[in-house]
Amino acid sequence: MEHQLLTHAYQAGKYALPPLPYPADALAPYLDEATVLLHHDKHHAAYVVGANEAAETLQRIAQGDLPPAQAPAATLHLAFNLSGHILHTLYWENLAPPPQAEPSGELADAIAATFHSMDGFKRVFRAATMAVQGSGWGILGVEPASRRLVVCAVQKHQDALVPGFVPILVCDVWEHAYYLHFRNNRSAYLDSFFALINWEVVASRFRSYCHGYA
Ligand code: MN3
Repeated sequence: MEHQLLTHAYQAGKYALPPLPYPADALAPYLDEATVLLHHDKHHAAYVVGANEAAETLQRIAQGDLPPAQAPAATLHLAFNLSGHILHTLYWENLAPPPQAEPSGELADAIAATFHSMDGFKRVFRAATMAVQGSGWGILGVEPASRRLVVCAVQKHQDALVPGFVPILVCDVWEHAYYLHFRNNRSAYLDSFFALINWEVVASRFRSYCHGYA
């Protein structure tokens, strides 16, 4: 089945919080229920609220109801919150309870072409994600110039992304994603993350959204 990207992230003219695609305790012991609930119900939910606020502010500026001087702050607010909303939606969907079969077919070929092997991919992804300073994300995606897979390390939600880059696997390394359970041990969280990757969803995104890229 092809995976429909972000179909529940915008509904009836508003950004919306999609429900978790599994029970909140389904990822334990790799990722505990308290972390998942707080992360989804509070942190992700706040980005949805922020994205809707910013979009409404920009609409009211366009209608002449608010001064244009508010536009710069509103565009920054939208970029931060909407990027957060989209990345979190991708994050929940690209996790699932183990065991997960490693990718085969087109995605496996693309990983081998860029990273030599699955171990090579994991080495690069772990190094990039460990190196995120403060809050951010490790992201595997396809960039539009070489049309090859590339790993990006993103500060916050929206900084240092390549234009046209299509994310297919995202790992949240804001401390709220792991600190309750793993404290400061980001590397142990990444061990759990690798065990929880839903490669079927990642492969489906690759097929659906990177068609012609690879
Ligand atoms: Mn988060």
